[in-house]
Amino acid sequence: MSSVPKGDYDGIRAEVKKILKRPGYDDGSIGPVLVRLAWHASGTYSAKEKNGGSNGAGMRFAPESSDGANAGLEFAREFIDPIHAANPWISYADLWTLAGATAVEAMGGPKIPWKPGRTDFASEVAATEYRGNIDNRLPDAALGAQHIRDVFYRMGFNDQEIVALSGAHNLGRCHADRSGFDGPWVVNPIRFSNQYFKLLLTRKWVPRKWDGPFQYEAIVAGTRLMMLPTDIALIEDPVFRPWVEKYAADQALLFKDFAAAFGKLLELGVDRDGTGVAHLVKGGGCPFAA
Ligand code: HIF
Repeated sequence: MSSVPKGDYDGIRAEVKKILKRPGYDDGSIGPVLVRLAWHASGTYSAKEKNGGSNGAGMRFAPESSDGANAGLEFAREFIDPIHAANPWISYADLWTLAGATAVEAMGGPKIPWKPGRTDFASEVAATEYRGNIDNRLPDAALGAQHIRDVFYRMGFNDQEIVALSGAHNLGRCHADRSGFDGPWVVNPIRFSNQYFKLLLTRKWVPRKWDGPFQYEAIVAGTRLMMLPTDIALIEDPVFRPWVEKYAADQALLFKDFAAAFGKLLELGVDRDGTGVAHLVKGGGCPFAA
């Protein structure tokens, strides 16, 4: 792992790209789990309570680190740690979000807008004092459209952005020993595209008969693919579905809208002062909020 000059974020991007390929791990890339790390670090945000979000990198500490919703993300954090060790000038909060953005691009997706400035909690005690109560904010894949809206409206997203974001399930897979669910959504889960939306619309998704949690399956090109109940909700809901159809038909539109929505996700709760630094405040709220 190389050190790059302080403030050289393109240098950090290059370091992330160097570690993505990992034969023997899942589908040969740690890209998808880095995308999930960036999203779970950010997705605790509440627009109303003005807390949660990626600032602080609270997932290094309990209770976020041991939250069942974050199972498996310890691997992502371990994979990325050597980059931090070689470049301690970057905050973990910046590194995790930048790594997710870089992974999307490196897997053939759009360039995600990203800005530095996040600050890390100095310790577990500081995290407890500053974070506020952000328990149980990540989504439950067993639920439906109303739950998806509750979670993403809380962060400040609308229906179109929710569907655009969902394109990230083109990447990676579910692991029975992490979430309980099992399998990839698409045949090539380390390449970003609009396949996920095409498959949602063109395949017959049937309940999988197995001992695990309720999920859907379809065999495509000899591969058993899966959809979560929350994925199927996107084609059953009358407002979500037209966006699934648009993104299935127009990959360029997906890339544009995904980049905007994922960039917005990584920014949630990151309120910078005039010098570009996002300070931490008690209760986890925005220092400038009324
Ligand atoms: Fe996921 N997601 N996600 N997700 N997710 C999993 C895996 C990934 C939801 C549930 C799951 C988003 C929204 C939601 C990624 C990216 C994003 C898994 C499997 C579950 C259960 C975890 C495991 O077992 O390893 C739910 C309920 C969501 C709300 C609808 C985002 C839009 C799609 C915000 C998003 O960006 C990625 C990438 C993975 C793959 C991780 C891997 O290790 O391969």
